[in-house]
Amino acid sequence: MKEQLQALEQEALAKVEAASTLQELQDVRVAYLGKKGPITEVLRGMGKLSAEERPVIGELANTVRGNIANAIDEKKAGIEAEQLEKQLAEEQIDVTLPGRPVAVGGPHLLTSIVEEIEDLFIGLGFEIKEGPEVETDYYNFEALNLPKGHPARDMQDSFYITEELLLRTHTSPVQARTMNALEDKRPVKMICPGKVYRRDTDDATHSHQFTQIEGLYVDKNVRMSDLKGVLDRFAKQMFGEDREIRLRPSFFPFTEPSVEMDISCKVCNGKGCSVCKGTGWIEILGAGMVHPRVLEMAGYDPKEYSGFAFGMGPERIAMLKYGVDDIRHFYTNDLRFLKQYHQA
Ligand code: FA5
Repeated sequence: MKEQLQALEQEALAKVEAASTLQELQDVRVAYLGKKGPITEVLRGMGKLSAEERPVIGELANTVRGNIANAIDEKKAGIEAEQLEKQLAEEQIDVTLPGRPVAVGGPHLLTSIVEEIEDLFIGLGFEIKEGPEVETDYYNFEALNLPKGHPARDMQDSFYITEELLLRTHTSPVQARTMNALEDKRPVKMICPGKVYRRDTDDATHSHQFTQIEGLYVDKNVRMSDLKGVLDRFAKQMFGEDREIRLRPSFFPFTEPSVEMDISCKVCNGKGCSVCKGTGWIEILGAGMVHPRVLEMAGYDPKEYSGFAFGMGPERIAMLKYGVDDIRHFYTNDLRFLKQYHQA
């Protein structure tokens, strides 16, 4: 039995030595030290031994067991150290290499231009208001002197949701909403940027969804010359002192008199191109003196108060300012286009 144990020890130690993975080592442990292993088998047969032999063989069996277990632990530590070494070598990081730059986003050109216009008007004493994009027929049309069946409603083909609800066709309803909400009917000086929707056919200067910025100034003694002064300041600050502006008589049911303001086309320098449709001018806003009916419907006395209003298209303004030749560039989100306008 002594020889048998010694032979088992030699055999197990040789297998431990030969093992090269943790799994192989575990297999050796199970095979030699497990409950069904040969050493346990030997110990089970000890009952047949004499009383003198029993402690000797018992001690030897424990020593053999201990030797095999120690050899396995040592080998295990060796394999683990080797694996760690290998892993560290593979995952080595060179901290002196230059880092990979992280792509940083920036505001969309349209966002930037709206913020620029907001800053400009805040500087002129206007505050910023907001209104809903899903609007009632009342605020989109009726409160602006466009009763049902009024032919001017055709000027803005609309996306209706129900008979009484539609996607707003302009930001002008915010004029009526702002004046209505003021119980003390105090003076108003506000601008309202926002999205608007029309059943327009998309082309270089028209989009079915676009942005407008509404402006409204109501106070005692507001005159057409105040409107001209503000628009002139706006145009010069936005486009430079040398850009030409023209005001053309126009018609809006909610202003009287009404005008449209054009700016000379920067894309072609007034020679005529697809952006200005060959005219050398681009229309950027509609404006006028608030119609007395509109003031009255909002609870303001037109004998006491007067006002001016305007509604501009920031896409067209950005096109003019940056020489963008197609309004659709704002919505197709081609990064090559957008990145050109990121300010660092
Ligand atoms: C209006 O929408 C009036 N509510 C403006 C107004 C406000 C007049 C207050 C008087 C007082 P108009 O339909 O002309 O007006 O549009 C105003 C501006 O929006 C235009 O000058 C143009 O810059 C822009 N715009 C109009 N239609 C489109 C479109 N389909 N795509 C892009 N921009 C457009």
